[in-house]
Amino acid sequence: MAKKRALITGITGQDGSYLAELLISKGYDVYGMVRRASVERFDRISHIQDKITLVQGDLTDQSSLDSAVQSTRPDEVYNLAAQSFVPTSWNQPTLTGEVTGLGTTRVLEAVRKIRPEARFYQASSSEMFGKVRDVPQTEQTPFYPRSPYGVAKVYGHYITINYRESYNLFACSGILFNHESPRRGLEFVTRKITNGAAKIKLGLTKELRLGNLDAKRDWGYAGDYVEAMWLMLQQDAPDDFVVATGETHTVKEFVEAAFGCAGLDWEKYVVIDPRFIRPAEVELLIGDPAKAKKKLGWEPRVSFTELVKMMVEGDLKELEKGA
Ligand code: NAP
Ligand code: F7E
Repeated sequence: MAKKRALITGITGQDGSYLAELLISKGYDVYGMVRRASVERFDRISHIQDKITLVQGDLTDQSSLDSAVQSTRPDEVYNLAAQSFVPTSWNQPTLTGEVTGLGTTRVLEAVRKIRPEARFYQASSSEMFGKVRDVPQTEQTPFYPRSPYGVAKVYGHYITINYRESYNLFACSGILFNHESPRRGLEFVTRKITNGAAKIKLGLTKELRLGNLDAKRDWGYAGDYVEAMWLMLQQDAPDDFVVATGETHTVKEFVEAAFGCAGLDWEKYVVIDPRFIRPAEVELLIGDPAKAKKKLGWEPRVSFTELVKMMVEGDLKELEKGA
């Protein structure tokens, strides 16, 4: 049987790298879309670069997306590319709308015109729930986004459903709650905390400046979450799923756990800095993954405590190597 072909936009990101590993292990031909930069940053995929094929493209450029789909002829398309950092979405709201919102339509258009038989995955987000209407949040919970990023993701979510209903595309949307790993970008709060705690432990810095410690998030492990993406595209019919752990923790709890792993008392080092407080906050996220469990047979494997430990140990190792 011919090998299945998958095209991943955002392959250089956290999720792209884990998804590429998963698809390689399943025997896929994996194609990754990368955008041009003056210096290439392929750190997350350097260990698998000889097992994947990279094609150039940008979510703001329709013809490059058409070419990417044309040249790779994918059976599955995973649209993971986005301007994904919430604070940047206030500084660059129209860019965020272009990439994270309209970019989804451009990828869908390329699929519709060139490869309508391909199955499509959209990286939707729990940020769409924003000022939450239900606790916990499910596939039925109404959206109330609280950032330009959240608004753009709501657009991406509904355009995916619309292309499914208008053109009969096999298009799925995964509403993923926060998921982290040692490959998480350094600006996101979990990695900022584990990296900060590791630096303090090694005497490389003296303090860690953070914003709102009371926000609550449902944090899972990225390696578990990319399995749910793949499972969605293996079903008989396209559908949308919440992917979450069903547990919530405050940022403060994450800080306590991470500094605890490094053998430090966090209260001696953490400084609240108003620069990291957001214009509008998402106070509480907790997802109900019952539908994913029932229909996909998906369950998270890595616990909150294991995740924090994995990330602190990862940062300590990386910093010790670099020292
Ligand atoms: P990430 O690490 O920030 O990766 C984003 C990826 O998008 C990178 O590969 C980036 O490429 C690419 N990209 C950005 N702008 C682009 C453009 N104009 N054209 C083409 N590629 C572009 O994000 P992630 O954490 O892996 O998340 C993956 C997806 O899931 C994103 O859509 C995110 O919004 C969504 N999501 C994430 C979470 C989470 O907790 N991680 C939860 C729900 C949904 P460069 O390397 O060139 O910058
Ligand atoms: O913030 C608080 C901050 O930036 C989490 C993205 O992957 O998940 C992510 O979005 C919380 C917020 O993630 C700092 O106010 C406190 O309440 O790690 P974050 P996020 O905004 O939840 C969703 C699901 C996505 O889809 C997004 O793409 O932590 N917080 N102090 C801080 N946050 C940051 N970044 N930095 C701080 O110093």
